[in-house]
Amino acid sequence: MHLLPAETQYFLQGTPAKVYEGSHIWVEDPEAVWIDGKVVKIHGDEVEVETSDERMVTASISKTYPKDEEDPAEGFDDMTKLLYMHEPGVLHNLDIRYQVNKIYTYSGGILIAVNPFQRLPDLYDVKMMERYHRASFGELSPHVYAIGEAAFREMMIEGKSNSILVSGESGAGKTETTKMLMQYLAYLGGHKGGEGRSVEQQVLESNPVLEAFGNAKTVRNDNSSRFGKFVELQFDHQAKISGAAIRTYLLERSRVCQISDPERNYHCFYLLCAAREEEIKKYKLGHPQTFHYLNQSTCFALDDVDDAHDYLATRKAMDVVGISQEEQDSIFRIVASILHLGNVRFAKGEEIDSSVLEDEKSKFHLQTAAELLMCDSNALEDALLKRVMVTPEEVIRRCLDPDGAIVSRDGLAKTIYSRLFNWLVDKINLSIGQDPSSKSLIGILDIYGFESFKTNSFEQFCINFTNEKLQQHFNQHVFKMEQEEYTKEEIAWSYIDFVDNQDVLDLIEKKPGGIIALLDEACMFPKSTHETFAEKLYQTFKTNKRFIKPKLSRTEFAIAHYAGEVQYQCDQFLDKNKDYVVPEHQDLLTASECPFVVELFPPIPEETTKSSNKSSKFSSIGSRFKSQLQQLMETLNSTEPHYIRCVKPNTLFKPCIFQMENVMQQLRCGGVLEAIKINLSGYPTHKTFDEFFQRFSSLVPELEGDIDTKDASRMILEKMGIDGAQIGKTKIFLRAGQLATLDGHSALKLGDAAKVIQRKTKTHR
Ligand code: AOV
Ligand code: MG
Repeated sequence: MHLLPAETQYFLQGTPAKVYEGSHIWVEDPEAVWIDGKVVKIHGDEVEVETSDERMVTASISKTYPKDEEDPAEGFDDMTKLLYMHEPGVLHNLDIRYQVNKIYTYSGGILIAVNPFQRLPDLYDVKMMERYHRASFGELSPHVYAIGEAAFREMMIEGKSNSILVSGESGAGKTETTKMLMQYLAYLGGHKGGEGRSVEQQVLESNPVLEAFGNAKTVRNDNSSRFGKFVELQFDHQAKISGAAIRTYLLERSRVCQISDPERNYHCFYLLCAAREEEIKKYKLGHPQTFHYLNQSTCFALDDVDDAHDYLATRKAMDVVGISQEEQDSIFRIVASILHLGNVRFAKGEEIDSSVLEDEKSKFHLQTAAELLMCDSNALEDALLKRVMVTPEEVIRRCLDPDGAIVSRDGLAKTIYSRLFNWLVDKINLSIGQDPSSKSLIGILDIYGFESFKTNSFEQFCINFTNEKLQQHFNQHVFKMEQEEYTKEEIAWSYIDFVDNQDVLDLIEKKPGGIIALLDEACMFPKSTHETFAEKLYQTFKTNKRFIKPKLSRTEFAIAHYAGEVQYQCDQFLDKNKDYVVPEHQDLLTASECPFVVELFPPIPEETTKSSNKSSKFSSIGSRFKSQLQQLMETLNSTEPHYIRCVKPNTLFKPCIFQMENVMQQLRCGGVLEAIKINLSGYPTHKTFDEFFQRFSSLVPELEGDIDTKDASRMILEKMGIDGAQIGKTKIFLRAGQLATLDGHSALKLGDAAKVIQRKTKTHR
């Protein structure tokens, strides 16, 4: 049995500290979470401690942890270098590094990135990129570029697709990190001195465009992504970017019509309201305060953001990604039409349950919206106020009451906006172009972080479902796969338990019987209400440990997610799950005189309308999202993953403040601590003997003729003095940092990859 280092065993088993008088330890503290101090006296199971802020406290020995005596001013750049691996040690290390602006720390192969909430000088310039490009992993300070470099090398040397998964809670820095990764990869795979609109430039400029239409201020983040994104960069055989594909996931539609104070709607609305005078006139716009879709919140401007400047920047970025001036005009015309639509108000009509436009103002906005959408204003009014029912006998016109008319109006606005967003994504993909011959890919995933607000609806449910999926991928990769691999390869290994979240995923997505399946059922059954749906959930999951029925509510439910409990309000689940365009809206927009609007709402082939019965008309957003996620997971599973865990150091969005408790919660939720454990005690690098030998054969030039790669690999380890690595049945297992050491020894750089002499080898499978 391979014995783990003493300190690791100590950590894994959670044995209390061996304390003696004068020893340095960590004790729990109600305010600081953990505070360090010196043991003054020991009384049985308790110790008296003088804390570093000069207080005397008594603590139970079982709740103390030993503190590293060595405490470098800048902390350790890799958690695996800590002598004592435990929660207070890890937190303290991140804290002291954060205080000196060292925001990146490795934990074995995982990068932890703590949001600096300020631009750090020189950290992301071309010089920095150059440095990381030449360095092997671990040689320089931890950096997001080092992860980009590792993925790039892995792809070039081993010909495998790679992916970089950026995770963390809302506002932790995922999107910024993703952009830096894209910049680095564009630097590596760019066409130096190429034409003005190279593939990589288009990829980079897709960011501001998508952010203008898909990001908004929330209480957690002034620039919160309200959609998920997976960018796949394709490289040709010369390691140049030759194409890209952007996949997006579930834009939050409800935001278009409904925002809470002090949040904002999508940036594009405010950008347009800050456009040049002539555009404001053309679109009959005014201050954001004058529009219902924007004035439900009192926040209109963002600190440090100039909407007028960003409007022009967005249009420039649109030029680069290949959106023509004409298309841009149509896009913003439609954005303006949505604002006007939102200002159309309704009053009760003369007939029972009917409604009319409330006043002259409403008529003006309806008229303007119709002009901008280039459709008939009477037809627009009818589409908002009336429904047509076709029965075998006759055609019945039914009026909507004012509440119904509001739902109709908002539904129209949301549908138009989400089609517009999808059009942008398709257009960007089309103009960047795909390289079907590319076999080398790097995928970057930036998906909405775990969310738990005061009120949580269908969107949060989907977002948190995504996070559960990714957490499982992380768990599986870091934990399960490692352990299974060690067992398969018959190498000695002590087991570590970790929390598997399969039970939460079953609760959500199991077919039949999971929440999504029950929701679809409810949507197809005409008499369902949110109450009957909630009741069905209570009945079905009565004994499910992950499902909680709140005592005082009959329309809410809670899920015990890996990152904490979240309470969801059911009232809009059914509506939000229905992906359904009202036929009257569809007909209205298909008849528009604006070709762009018609492109968003192409005529539906007649067979589809005729043959459709009620149930086939229903298309479920939840189920579609589930299968999109499934596809994403399959893509990710076929790649070599790299993880970046973003951490939000405080809830104040301010630099230099490190809130211990907050960070600890994020580390616990993200499985970071467990991952550190496994990295420390396990073998983060596995290579088949063949792969290993291919990579390092230059280190044993003396070997000739028929070579057994297993023996050769062992020789390489011995010759280079690599201790503690293990040799399995078909693979070699290296401890953290050993691959980098070997890389350092080897002259094998990217350019030399091709020069490796292909020797006749005996393979192990
Ligand atoms: P998120 O993507 O993780 O949240 P962002 O990437 O948008 O979070 O980061 C939030 C804000 O933090 C940014 O707007 C920057 O002001 C700041 N920030 C993050 N990383 C850095 C960095 N490396 N350097 C400087 N400032 C940074 V969400 O999309 O809400 O889940 O849905
Ligand atoms: Mg984001």
